[in-house]
Amino acid sequence: MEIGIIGLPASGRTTVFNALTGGGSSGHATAGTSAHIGTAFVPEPRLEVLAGIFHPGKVTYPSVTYIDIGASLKNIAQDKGIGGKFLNELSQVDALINVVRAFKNDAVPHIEGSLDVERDIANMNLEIVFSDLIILERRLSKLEDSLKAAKQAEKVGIVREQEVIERIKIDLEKDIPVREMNLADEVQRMLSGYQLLSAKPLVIVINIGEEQLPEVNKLINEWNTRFKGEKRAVTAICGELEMELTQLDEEAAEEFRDEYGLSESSIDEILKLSYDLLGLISFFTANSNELRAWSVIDGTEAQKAAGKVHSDMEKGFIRAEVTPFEDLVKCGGFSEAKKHGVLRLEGKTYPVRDGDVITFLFNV
Ligand SMILES: Nc1nc2c(ncn2[C@@H]2O[C@H](COP(=O)(O)OP(=O)(O)O)[C@@H](O)[C@H]2O)c(=O)[nH]1
Ligand SMILES: [Mg+2]
Repeated sequence: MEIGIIGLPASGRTTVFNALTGGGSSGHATAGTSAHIGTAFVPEPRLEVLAGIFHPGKVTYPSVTYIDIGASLKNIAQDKGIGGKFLNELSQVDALINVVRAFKNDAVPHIEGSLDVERDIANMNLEIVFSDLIILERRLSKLEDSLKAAKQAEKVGIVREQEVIERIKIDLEKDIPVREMNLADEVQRMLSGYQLLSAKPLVIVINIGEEQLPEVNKLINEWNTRFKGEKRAVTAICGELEMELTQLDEEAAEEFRDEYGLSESSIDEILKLSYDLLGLISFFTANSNELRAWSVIDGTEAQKAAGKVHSDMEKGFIRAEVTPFEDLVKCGGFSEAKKHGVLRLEGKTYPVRDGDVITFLFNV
């Protein structure tokens, strides 16, 4: 999974990026501007339980790639050079995080001169919608060209696509993001190729100051009431503090959390929200070499899920041996699970469920 981090300048995008990735950027610089790219592992406590059963040589957690573009969306959308490259990168992510500033810091003034979470959320929505309009304009002018050269049979499809884009544009011009448009499946399929930013699930991460921590839960509730929406989740993080915590060892960080009354890491919360918005679940593969969790969209068919593990497994798929996590833990292993009839054989189209431990049988 890839998540793009956007936000107004000095909202704390890079700080939040560092908090999310433990500062581990493999940053690449592109003439003048630089994007940060880093990975984080998704917490999956069930892996620890399964490790107690399988004693694998290696345990592999799912990972997430974060990209901190570090440039204004508006600028990169208009610019076809370097900006085009960034926009391209951003359009490939699965979800977006919008970092919104709520912390006070006189040394680093807010670009608007004042703090206003609602205004900043609306402004970022404008930038996202604006960049989608530019993408659609470019697509329209390409379609116009291809219409001239098209054979009669091709024209119908092109005209249909033009109509769809024109309709989407009307709503975008009213600042409505695609994710809120309630589009028919056919339209969604057509649009998916453009990878529009306003169609992507959005996690609004409000970056608070340390002095706001005592009331963080109240703030999160209030902001959820105001800003949560269709494929849009809201949470708060003290970016600077969380970034510092990643520099401490686990025990010290835990002590620190207790002191501040921070129960769950807000970093884990951001991941959880992203997973939920994308409808992702975990399934597991287990043998003595490696125990591993995989993320797929809920309901992905077994053959497709096998392709996550290895393309040969998808191509040569025969069947899947499936044991739900809870049953496997109760039985203590595959052979006991088989005896108790909780290890099932499933075919190509079986919709994988959260917690399934799967052995794919295949031949190449
Ligand atoms: N006081 C305070 N300062 C912060 C916080 N988060 C970021 N900053 C500061 O705000 C400035 C801009 O942060 P940065 O992450 O570089 O913002 P970006 O431009 O969005 O990438 C830096 O000086 C940070 O140290 C915070 O939670 N509290
Ligand atoms: Mg930055």
